[in-house]
This record gives sequence, C-alpha cells and structure tokens, in this order.
Amino acid sequence: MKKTRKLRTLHLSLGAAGAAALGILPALPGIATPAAAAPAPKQPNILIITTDQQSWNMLSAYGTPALATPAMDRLAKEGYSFRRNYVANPVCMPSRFTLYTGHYASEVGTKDNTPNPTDSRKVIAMATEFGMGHLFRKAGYETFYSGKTHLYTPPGNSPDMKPAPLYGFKLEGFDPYEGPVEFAQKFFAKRKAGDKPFLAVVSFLNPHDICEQAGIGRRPATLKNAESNRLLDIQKRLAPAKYASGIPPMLTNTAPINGEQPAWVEMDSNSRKWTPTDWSLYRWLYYRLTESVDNQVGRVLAALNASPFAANTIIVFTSDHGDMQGAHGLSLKNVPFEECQRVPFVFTGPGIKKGVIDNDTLVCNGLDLIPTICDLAGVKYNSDALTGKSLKPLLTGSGPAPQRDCIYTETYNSFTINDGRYKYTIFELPGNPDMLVDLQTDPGELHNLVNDPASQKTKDAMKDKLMKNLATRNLLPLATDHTLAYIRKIQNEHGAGKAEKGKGKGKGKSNNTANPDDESSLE
Ligand SMILES: [Ca+2]
Repeated sequence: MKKTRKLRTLHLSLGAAGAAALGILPALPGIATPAAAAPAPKQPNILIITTDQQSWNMLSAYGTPALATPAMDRLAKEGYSFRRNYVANPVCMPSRFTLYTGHYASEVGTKDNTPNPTDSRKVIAMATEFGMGHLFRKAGYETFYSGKTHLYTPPGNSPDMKPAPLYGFKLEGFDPYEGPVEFAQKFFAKRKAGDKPFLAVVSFLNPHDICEQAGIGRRPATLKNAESNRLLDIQKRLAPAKYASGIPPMLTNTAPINGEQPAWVEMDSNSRKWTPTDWSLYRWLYYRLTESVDNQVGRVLAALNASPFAANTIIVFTSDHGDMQGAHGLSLKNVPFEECQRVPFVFTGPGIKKGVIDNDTLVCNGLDLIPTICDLAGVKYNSDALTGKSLKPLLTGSGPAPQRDCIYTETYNSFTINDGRYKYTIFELPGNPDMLVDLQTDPGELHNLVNDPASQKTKDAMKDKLMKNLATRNLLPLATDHTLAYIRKIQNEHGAGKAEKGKGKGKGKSNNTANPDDESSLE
C-alpha cells in the first residue's frame, strides 16, 4: 500500500515522462515524450441538482419497491453513491445554509426556518466569505442558481428571491417546478465551448409537495399549480388494483421510540391520527412526487448530454432532507431520525468511479459538499475554517476515506453525535432529555438505550464528546428557552392548520395566498 502511494506521488510530481526516465514507468513505444508537461486539464464544470424532501432510499436503483426513478438511477449507476449520508439539519433553510456555506446554521444563531435570522450580520459575513458561489467565482467560474433557494437573508428580503447573489450566484429564476428544466435547456443550448467553466445549481421543489398532503406548506397562488393536485386527480381515476400496485409496503418501524416525549416530535402534522387509508395515499403520493421530479431531473440531464459539456461536467445529486414516510407514525421532517436525516448523495463525471454504492462511509452532504467540489475542481478554500471533508480521494479512487470518527448534526430542538453505529441526541427542552440508539442492532430506532444499564458507558462517552464539541462551538448552555419559544411560535402560526389536519389533509386548495414568500416554518 505504502509502495503504491509512493509511486503515485512520484508519478504526479515528475509527470509521466519524468517517471519513465527514472525507470518507474515504462516509456510508451511510439509516443514522443514531450519535454514540457502536458497542458493542465481543463477545470471541470459542476452541475448540482437538488430535490427537496427526498429520503435516502427514494431511488429505484437502491431496490426500493413501487418506485421508478430512471434518471436518478442512471446517476447512481454511472457514479458514486453515498448511502450513509446525513444532512446537517433535517429542514430546509438550515440544511441549505450548510450546503452553500459549509457551516452549521447554529453558527449564525439559529437552527430553524426563519425569514429573519437572529443575527443577519453574521449571515451576510458568512455567506460572503464562505458562499459556494463566491469561492468558485474567485477561481474564474461563472455561477448560476435556478429554482428553490430558501436561504437565510437579511430582514425584509425574500428567502427565495433575493439570497442567491448573497451566496455568490446569479439567480436564474425561482420557479421551483419547471423553472430549473427550462433554465438548463436554454443554458446548455446557448453556452459556447470556449466560455468560462460553470457552477450551476438546479434546485427542484419536489417531492416536497407531499407537505400539502400533510396539511401544511400550501403553495402560494403565484406559483404554478402544485404537482400534488395533478397527481391526486390522476389517482382518483385509477383502477383500484393499479392504485394498490403503486403503494409501497408499510414500514416496520411505525411505533414511537420508547420513552419518547411529545416535544421531541412537536413539529409533526398530527399524522398519528391518520388511518391506514390516509397513510396509503400519503405514501403513494410521496412516491409519485419523487417520480415527477425524477422526470425533471431526466430532462436536465438530457439537455446536458446534448451539449458539448457532458464529458467535462461533474454532477452532484442530493436533497435538503427526507420525509419520515410513517416511521414512528410521523410524516414530514425536523426530527433526529434516519428517514428524514438521510438523503441521496451521488457524484458522477470525469474521474469519478462508476457504479459504486458506498454503504459504509459516514458523510454529511452539507459539510462535505464544498470541500469536495472545490477539491475536484482545483478551487481554493479555507480548509481550516470548514469542518467538512473532501471526498475526492474516495470518489476518484486516489486515496482512503476521510478521517472521521463521528458527525454532528442538529435539529431546531436538538443536537446529535453519530459515530456510524451509535447515535446520541440531547434535546434543548426542560431537563435536557436524551436518546441513544444502536443503529446496528436497531436500524428502525425503536429502542432508546439511555436508561439501559449495559449502555451507560457508551452513553456517557458520546454525551461527553458531544458536549465538548458544542462547547467549542459556543453552543453551551443549551438554549431551552429558544426552543420553547420556537415551538410556541409554530403552534400559534399553525393553530388553524392543526385543526384542519385532523380532519382530512390536502383536500382542495388553500386560501393561503397572501405572500409568495410566506414559506411554512416547517419546510
Ligand atoms: Ca426542504
């Protein structure tokens, strides 16, 4: 192993001709070895494709039944998939903030969806210094963003319409349904081969329309009709057998974790009162919404493949968080459970290994995205200021997995340490209740081991490590007051919605059309 690495180092530093001259590599017969090094390889373009609320298992390539995602499957088959990928925070704005800055939302004083972050000066400073678009612009790239943004921005600005430039991107429309497809088709058709390298983000909304079925997150009237309405109209006309064939099998972990406290799952949509019929429709629709966005992703890929840029473009595919899909009787997100914390994270493109399904490496798309694409593109970034790791050595086969013994994630009311087997969470609620699960023996997270005598040593070690990490990030003492205030705020904002949720979910159109920026705090 050591010998291989030494040889590779020599080869890289000397060039093929130099290595051949030293007898390390044979000279290629019939090919002149130029005295000067070959021209530097052209910087790759980067295309980031994001969906919203797509759990890690929602690719048919991963063997998920009752689902057909041919475009995403192609990415998985032609690239490298991380299947143990966690988001930094399983809700929109904080997850996206991490994706586009490499920093936790808690570093700007918030962990939730809020149009007005606690300290907007910190948001501006961090987005300016670490914003993904700025890093690539400084390196000579052109940077574009099309579709749903939903990032922190100073008060008075729309989180969807204004922040792309703050993070270093030129905004190319904010229609999150067909907008990114239309952008990609025009972009790839008119771009010329000699143009600067590009970093483009196409950000789709679905399968997020599932929130409507849960009775929240109604789309404002200024956007095009929600895809959920179109699909539900189709569902009503389906033959019963055809409808049934599209419903995935029920999950096996529908029970609450033992010792659960109501505030741990406060942001749920009352889904524990749903009937089996309600759940069947919810899950049928979630799968169809994922297929719908797969079709949009497919048309973006077709536009790229028809252009001269296909061979030199690295594609990253990921999502901002998943959906609980009925695990623990819950829908939506915002909780520290696998179904909403884990999302797809796939890389394809020049130099990246093909058809690799990585079930082992613990990664965090938010933290690791910037280091990885910077490393792949040769773009400078301040690695000392970011906690994420470059995954390039794994993706290209040029080195080992990143040195990492755990990852830290957060939700609006909790912090988690995850070492790949054990996951320990402490809640910012009175008494700081906690939760320990063994993912190896209990992948459905049904057994809280905090009071298990045999698990005390593990719990104490993980808690100690987590608290030390929080101390280094100035996040102690835990902000119980903030969490309770946030819960009260959400309860007040969605008080009317709660009553509606108990009755039926997603029937008919919402009257919530006042403000196109009035994203649900639960997104
Ligand atoms: Ca989201």
